[in-house]
Amino acid sequence: MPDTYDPAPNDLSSFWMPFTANRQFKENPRMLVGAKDMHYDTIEGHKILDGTAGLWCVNAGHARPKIVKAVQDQVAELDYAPAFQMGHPKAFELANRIASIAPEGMNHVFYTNSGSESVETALKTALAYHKVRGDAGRTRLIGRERGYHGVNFGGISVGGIVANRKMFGTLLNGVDHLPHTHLPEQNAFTKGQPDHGAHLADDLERIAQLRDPSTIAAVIIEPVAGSTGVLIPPKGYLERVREICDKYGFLLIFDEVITGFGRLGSPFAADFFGVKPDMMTTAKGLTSGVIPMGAVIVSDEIHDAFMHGPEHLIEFFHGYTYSGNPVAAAAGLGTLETYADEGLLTRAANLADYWQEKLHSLADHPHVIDIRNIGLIGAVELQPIEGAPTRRAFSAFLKAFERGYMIRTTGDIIALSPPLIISTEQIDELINCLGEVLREID
Ligand code: PXG
Repeated sequence: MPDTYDPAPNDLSSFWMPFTANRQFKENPRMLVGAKDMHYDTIEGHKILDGTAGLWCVNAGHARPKIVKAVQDQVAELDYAPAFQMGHPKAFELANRIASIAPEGMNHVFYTNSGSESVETALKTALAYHKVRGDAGRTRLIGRERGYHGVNFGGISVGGIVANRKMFGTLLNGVDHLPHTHLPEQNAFTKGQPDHGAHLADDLERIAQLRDPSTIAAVIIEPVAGSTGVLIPPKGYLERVREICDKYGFLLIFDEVITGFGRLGSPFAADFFGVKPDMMTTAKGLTSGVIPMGAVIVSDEIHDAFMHGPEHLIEFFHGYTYSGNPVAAAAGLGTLETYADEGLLTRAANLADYWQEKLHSLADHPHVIDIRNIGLIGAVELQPIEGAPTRRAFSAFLKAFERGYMIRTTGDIIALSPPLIISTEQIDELINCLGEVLREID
């Protein structure tokens, strides 16, 4: 640093923070300076139990030794290698390792740097796939109301969260949306998958007929919608979507950015629900949040469709400077090894019943209008304060943080998704804290 550099640690003005109430935060900052296993350390020296795995990403827990060492060693050995027309061993090793835990027949991996980029990559792959097969009329994309597929233009076009779309112009052409599956009148307080709502998949038939099925390239959905407040697929719904896609030749993309890498108790939601998509978008848990990295996992059929034409030509005009970055790849390998060593990709299956019972013990607490859960995901939906939506849940977030617990809120929904290493005692602690907070807030 030059001598004149003034670190100005208390000046928060330059950083325009993402998805944050900047002015409110900077008045009253919550600053994290350390983390280990299940806990964060605040700048004031308090320990915070991580009830959300950061932002649904720190599946292995914080500062896990194999991941730390892999990153430290890699940055010293090979920090960067060009991603185009050049390779380094760990990117290939990691791709093979991802393919080995992916559903059968999904053996190809395209690297990105985030969930948003994985979504863009999958949508572009779908369009290009149909084109290379000579089916170029398939250009339409179908998403879902309340869907979250990141924040880039393709993702917000197929996404269905109004606040993420409404400021940004005309978005992509040729997109339709399925209805969301949230039916609180019929499904409130369901444990696991709700009974009602499989019929909502039939809207895909309606859209197919409206648009002509031969114009539709792909359907993208989150198997479990996270960001919008944990919407769990009704029994039979995903199966029905798959059936209709097969009937008309639509590709099915599962956005597994939050469900991938063990969140439900299986490597992917595709395994959990027994429904195989054609592509899966991933990020987050791939490196346990340590280094930004995403991956689109693609079926052999899609990949192979591109491998024609003169061999010296680039098959797919797409990629990022940091696709398969060496340090990210090392972090990915360290993460997958940690998952394997500790059985973390299936650990949520063992904890799910305990988690469910504890979470639903909050049913009779003040303000609670619904509780939903699956795998190691939970949501507690609160009655909004009249005229002040989001305020009640946000004050629960602040109160929980004061008590040393990190929870996440979206609207008036509290979402929980702890690291997969959480103990049953820590589940008790987290739910007890939430219970006290619910009794305390207005
Ligand atoms: N798809 C899905 C299903 C996601 O949940 C993205 C794509 C985008 O990923 P990136 O890496 O570009 O942010 C996501 C991200 C929350 C929360 O609290 C969820 C996400 C991100 C931040 C907060 O629900 N999901």
